[in-house]
Amino acid sequence: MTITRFVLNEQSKYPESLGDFSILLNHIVLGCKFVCSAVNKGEEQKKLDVLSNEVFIKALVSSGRTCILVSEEDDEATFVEPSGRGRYCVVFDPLDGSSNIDCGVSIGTIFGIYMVKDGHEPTLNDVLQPGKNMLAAGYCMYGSSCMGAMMMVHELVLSTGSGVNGFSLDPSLGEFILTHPEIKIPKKGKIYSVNEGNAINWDGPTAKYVEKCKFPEDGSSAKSLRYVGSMVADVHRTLLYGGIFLYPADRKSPNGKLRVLYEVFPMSFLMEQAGGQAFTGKQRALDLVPTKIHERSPIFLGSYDDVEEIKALYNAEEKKE
Ligand code: P6P
Repeated sequence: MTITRFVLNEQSKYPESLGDFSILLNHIVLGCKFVCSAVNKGEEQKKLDVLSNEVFIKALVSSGRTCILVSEEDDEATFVEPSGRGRYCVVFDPLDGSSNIDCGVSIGTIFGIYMVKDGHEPTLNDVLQPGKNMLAAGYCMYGSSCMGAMMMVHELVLSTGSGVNGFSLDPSLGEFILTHPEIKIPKKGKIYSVNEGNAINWDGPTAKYVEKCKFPEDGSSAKSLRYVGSMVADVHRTLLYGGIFLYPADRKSPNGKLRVLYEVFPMSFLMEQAGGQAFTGKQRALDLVPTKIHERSPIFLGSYDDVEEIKALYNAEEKKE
């Protein structure tokens, strides 16, 4: 089952969308394949960042199904010319974690898809929608080759709103093949994933939660710490193995570091679709209504029970205030 056939099958569930959705998704997949090959040619980081962004903008515009594009690489949103416009808005980080390229750490493309709100001239309000309105979200993880290494396995994880499916790139076919159907995240995990280097600036609930991970009070064994520093890699491991990924607010960055539209929302969408959850410290992440396209938010996402624990600590803190 290639991703192209999978998307067409999914498409049959929305006959009214005239195949537009699968055409759009296949252009996103095309962009990912291009970046896979560029990453494997060992292009240097700056070029790869710019190249990946150009590839995705071109692929999305040429699909003829988009009207607004928001990229981590561009300060302003791209409004597609009326003649080549479609009904979808795509928000994406073309190469998240790219500073890790030179040391061979996995990096990735993260994307989310909205439908324009209703038949009118598209405006930024069409992308400043809560994450729960997304029609689809996903990421493509590239194993970056640092010394011209052999072809790395590239994984594409996608949800169109009815579960999460994982596809691996078969280099001989040049196709993504379904290898992880119906991914479900374990209800509870043994791993926590956070940059402990920021501990001095954490707020009370995060500090207390991490302390409980390391020194459990109920006699259970301590969690393991795994932190790659590339969101796609840390989220992919969390999705498959379970556990919790945290990028909290801290005194230096009161809204955390990760961007709402093209990091927090797509990964939160996938986590919920896989049976996990995602929390901002104040609310369900997908309920957040962004006011700016590059807005940031703290994020706690992963296994349902693990996120429930940190939610309880933040809710208790709120009651005290
Ligand atoms: P820190 C990469 O730069 C990134 O945007 C995400 O991929 C990653 O999760 C995070 O930043 C890492 O940030 O502050 O821990 O280095």
